[in-house]
Amino acid sequence: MAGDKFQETLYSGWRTEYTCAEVYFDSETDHQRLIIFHNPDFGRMMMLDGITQTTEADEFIYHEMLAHVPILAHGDAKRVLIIGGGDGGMLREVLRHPTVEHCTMVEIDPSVVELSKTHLPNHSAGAFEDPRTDLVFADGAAFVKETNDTFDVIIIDSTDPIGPGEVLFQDTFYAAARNCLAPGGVLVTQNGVPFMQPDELRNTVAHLRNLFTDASCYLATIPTYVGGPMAFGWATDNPALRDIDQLVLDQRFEAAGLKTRYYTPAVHKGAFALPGYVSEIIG
Ligand code: AG3
Repeated sequence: MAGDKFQETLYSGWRTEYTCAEVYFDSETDHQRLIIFHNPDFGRMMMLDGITQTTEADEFIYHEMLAHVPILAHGDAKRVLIIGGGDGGMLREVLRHPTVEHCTMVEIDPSVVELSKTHLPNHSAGAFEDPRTDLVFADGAAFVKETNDTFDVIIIDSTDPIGPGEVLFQDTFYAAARNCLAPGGVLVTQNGVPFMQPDELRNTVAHLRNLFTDASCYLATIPTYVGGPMAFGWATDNPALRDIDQLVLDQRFEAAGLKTRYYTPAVHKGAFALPGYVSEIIG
């Protein structure tokens, strides 16, 4: 109802409260409690199991940084896999790249896709109808274990490691994902806000280091993922991809013709510069 307030319950001792001008949907899906409502500061926003997933106002930061950094570092990504990402914002950003010929998106909860198409249409902006899109409703962990396809870039656009997203933070999942990465490919992950969730980042980077030649993280600040910058996990067997020359990134960015509001090649480079407390977490 208008006048309701929704609290984010992610952290044990900190509550973020959103006023709600209008509720578009509030119910249990087969997998989780899904709420889509309007907030005066952030526009339409979606929460899953009491955790803010995406808002119209700041989604561009998250989606641009998790899509364009690996794709432009790779330089010739033709086949991309998104695990999760039901709202369609990641798919939209991936498909902006003319090099991308095919994008498979594996989402566990069909309701997230359906309700996002209806109530957050600017997220996917038609991306589900793109002929390059292959939308699969399945458990991402089972998909990477079973598929024979390989991908140049894998993007894990997951929830936090609570509920349906938990398996996407386990070493067995990362190992199976590695098996469907093409040679020279890159895998990136949503890895939480390290100031508040240090163990999540520590564990992921430790798992990734066991599996890949190069594993680290990079950062971006997304206002509604409160508590400081968010970390994105980075894993590849080609260490050079973490340090692509700025001029090369400039050229690739130009060639892709991307219009971005957060991503720039300079921000891309800078995102890998880690504050001391984050370096300490990943060790
Ligand atoms: N999913 C990531 C939400 C993570 C929120 N976690 C947090 N604040 N620690 C975003 C889905 C967008 N496609």
